[in-house]
Amino acid sequence: QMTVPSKAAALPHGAAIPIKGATNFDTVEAMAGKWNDFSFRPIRESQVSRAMTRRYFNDLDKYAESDIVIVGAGSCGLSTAYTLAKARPDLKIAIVEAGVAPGGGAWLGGQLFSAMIMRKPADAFLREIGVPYEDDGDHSNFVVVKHAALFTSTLLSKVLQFPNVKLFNATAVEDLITRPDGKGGIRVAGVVTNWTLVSMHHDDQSCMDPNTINAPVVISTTGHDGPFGAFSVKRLVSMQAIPALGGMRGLDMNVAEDAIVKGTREIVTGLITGGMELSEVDGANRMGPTFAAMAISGVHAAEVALEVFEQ
Ligand code: AHZ
Repeated sequence: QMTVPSKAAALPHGAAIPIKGATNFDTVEAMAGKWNDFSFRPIRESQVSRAMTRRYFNDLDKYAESDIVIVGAGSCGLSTAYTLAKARPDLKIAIVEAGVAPGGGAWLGGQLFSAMIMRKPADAFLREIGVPYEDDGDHSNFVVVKHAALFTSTLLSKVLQFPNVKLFNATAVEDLITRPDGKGGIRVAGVVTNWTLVSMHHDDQSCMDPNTINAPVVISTTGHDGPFGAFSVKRLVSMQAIPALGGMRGLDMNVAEDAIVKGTREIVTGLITGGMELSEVDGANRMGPTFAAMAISGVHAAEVALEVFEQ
């Protein structure tokens, strides 16, 4: 006996299945009191699967050759992405973030407190992205965002709206792509990636080779040392591209924030480092719960990257 495929199954992929009995509302307000009449448009599961997977695999194809890869979507990486994407809509920018949730350590202000402290003049970055803050006036040395999540969610939403940015979250950078630099050293030419959950199981599963993204500029902002932190600079040491890490020093807000912003630079050709990852290279102090240096190091990292494209 022949199975007759259902009408929906026979439809070409992506085509909407006939809309029968679906209610139409132009606004949310118009739904009020109409719940007995309410129904969603019918859907076939494969439409959902294809709508997601086709886009993701197109993105993997498109961003396999990127102009810039940003490793880590914490406060520094996101500030870098925002500044770059705004300045150069023509550049393809891939952000690779190991966590499912982008934002790094910037969802809370410090300990488990809500408010985020930004030392002046980083209030300029808050005005740039449209985050409101409390300011005690000209005599004060910092401003306060009422919740760190307001900063991070606003920055994230701006970054994700740029058409030239793709965030690959739940994806870890496992290694760096390198080339000989012609002077006996190496230059960084891209990143090696894997699903983070796969990266975490190399010890107990075999045959889980990675994927790659080629890019002339990689900006690493993976934070200070930790399970995933300081990834790129630790790898540079193990491949003998830099001699040793300085190791992040104790907390000194005054010294730390200036040092991170000033020290943001290309540490090996093709690899720019910003944010707290830099403290591991330079032996710089940590600043703890102040985020001004992360935002402004991002602005500086973007400027260093743009110089490469303006040459
Ligand atoms: O998941 C990490 C986080 O979101 C991500 N990351 C780390 N290694 C990665 C890898 N591949 C992909 N191999 C990776 N992603 O990088 C992000 C780093 O964010 P962060 O907030 O930790 O770093 P940041 O430099 O932007 O901000 C640090 C802010 C400070 S200062 C400080 C202190 O002084 O104690 N603590 C923090 C969190």
